[in-house]
Amino acid sequence: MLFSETLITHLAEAEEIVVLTGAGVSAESGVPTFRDEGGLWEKFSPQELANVEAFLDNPELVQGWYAHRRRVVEETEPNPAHRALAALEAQKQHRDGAFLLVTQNVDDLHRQAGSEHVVELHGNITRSYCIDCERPASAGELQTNGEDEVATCPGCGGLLRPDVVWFGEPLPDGAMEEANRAAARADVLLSVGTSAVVYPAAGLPLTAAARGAYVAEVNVEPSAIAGEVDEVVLGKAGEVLPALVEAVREQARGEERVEQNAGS
Ligand code: BV8
Repeated sequence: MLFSETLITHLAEAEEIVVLTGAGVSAESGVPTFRDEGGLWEKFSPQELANVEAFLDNPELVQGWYAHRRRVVEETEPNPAHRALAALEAQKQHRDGAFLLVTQNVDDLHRQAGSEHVVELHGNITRSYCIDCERPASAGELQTNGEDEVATCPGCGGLLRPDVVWFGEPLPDGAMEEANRAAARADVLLSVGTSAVVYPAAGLPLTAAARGAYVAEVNVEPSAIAGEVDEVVLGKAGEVLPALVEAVREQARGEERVEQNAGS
């Protein structure tokens, strides 16, 4: 068994569940992760690309990198991991539980898979805006004719940038507060597909653990916080999560049958 009966029971009985996801949950959709073999950071370091200074220093390089990543994301679909998390949310809502999906990913795939209660800690690559007047930019306005052209705002001429959180930038207003409030109340927190090296996001499982939640991580290898969680489930998110959600559904059905028999 990939995961313990304890985890299944905790999830089946949980009143409040928080899930934190990272790039590993989208890996099986074909979206490259950051730190794995062939990952995004392998070619470029975060310092070169995902920060304001790098952008102002070389806007055509950074705009080109995000244009490439948007094209990759546009061609990808949610995978069974995304769909399992949407199913778990539906299951818990059906039983009046609270469920919050907190993602570090900017690829929009959780929303496309049907997840409703999603906090995007690091923004969303499908949105862009002008760095001067903050006017949202359309896909057409992001197009440039050649390599050395930069995409600029038709309103004020300012540079257009992706609506993602770069290193050194604050997270969206209220995002981490909402995530921390949910983690502090959670009975269970699942950390899925994250190396847990970027803060403040990586602190979320630790917040939940400190407040008594059962914390499990799902990853193909132990993350930086593996030593601080209750359970490390080694496996691909696209394989582990569907099996886990089915086991939780089975257990919840079993409990419902027992309650019905007791009531009859
Ligand atoms: C802030 C958006 C303050 C852009 C991203 C020293 C210590 C602690 C913190 C810091 C420090 N120095 C600086 C900081 C702060 C810094 C930080 O954490 N730096 C790190 C590098 C040390 N953080 C910040 O700057 C944050 N802002 O602190 O602001 C502030 C406050 C007020 C005013 C001003 C400032 C902002 C950080 C956000 C950066 N933006 N993304 C973009 O995408 O282009 S980060 C980006 O990298 C992701 O969003 C994610 O957060 C991170 C990557 O992590 P993962 O998602 O985990 O991906 P990774 O590839 O690393 O791992 C994939 C995992 O999946 C692996 O474990 C792998 O084994 C697993 N996997 C692979 N396949 C599968 C799988 N698992 C399951 N199934 C599979 N199939």
